[in-house]
Amino acid sequence: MSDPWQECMDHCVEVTNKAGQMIREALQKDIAVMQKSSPVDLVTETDQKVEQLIISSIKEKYPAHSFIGEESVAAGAPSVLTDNPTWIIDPIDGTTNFVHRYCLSRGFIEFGIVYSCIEDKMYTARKGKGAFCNGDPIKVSGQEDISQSMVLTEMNFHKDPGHFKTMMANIENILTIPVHGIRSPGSAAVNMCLVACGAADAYYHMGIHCWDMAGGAAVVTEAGGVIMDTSGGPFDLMSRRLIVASSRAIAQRVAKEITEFPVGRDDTD
Ligand code: LIP
Repeated sequence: MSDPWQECMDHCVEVTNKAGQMIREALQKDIAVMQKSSPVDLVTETDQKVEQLIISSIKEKYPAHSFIGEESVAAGAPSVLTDNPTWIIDPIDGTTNFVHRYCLSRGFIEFGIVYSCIEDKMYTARKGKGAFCNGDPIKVSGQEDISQSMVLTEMNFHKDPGHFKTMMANIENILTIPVHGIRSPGSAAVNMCLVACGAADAYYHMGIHCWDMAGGAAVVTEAGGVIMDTSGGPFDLMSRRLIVASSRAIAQRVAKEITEFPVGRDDTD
């Protein structure tokens, strides 16, 4: 029986491989950096070209589908989820990493794809069918004890000094549980895949976007992970915040230790 979502996913893996090639080539050349909303919100021509490549190649095959793409939204396109099949695209998740040539990543949530193209690790997940890295099945660690865990988060500069203080206090609360450690690899998508394959046990973040979360959320859920809102409530793709973990116990403990600050929503800002 034909499976339309599998066809979409296979097509997307093909395009993602081409995008990875484009990114690797761009890393060999000079990178011209432009600012978006602030000096720490960066974009390059490669982000824009990769997003164009992905959207045009998907549109050609699926002209009726909708898109939410990071760079298209930055250029004024709407960021609204409807009932129409919607591709959520982040061409380079970790633009700052890319700019500094500091390693790197791509992708619900019928399926999710995250390609860490420098490591050549293609993470794929299809709803109800498991998660894979380069075709091999992956699973979360299953760790339930937060004191034995590795936690990931990212430290972004938030314009409001109060938010910044809350972010630092959250890190202190987690570190002093104590946990084994906190790391910041620089890409939300890769962070979720690190939890999905058991290299880390939790990841939390406030202030990211649906295109940072969609692909990785599918991968970590299919790998047996738990995903929830930073309030401890259900995950909401447009809420700009999340906790993912190897177990519900760890996710709930992280939610208990962190204080939220307002980050807005993708579909209303
Ligand atoms: C990035 C995230 C990263 C976060 C950055 C940014 P981008 O996505 O993956 O975790 O710390 O602020 O949101 O903008 O490079 O696609």
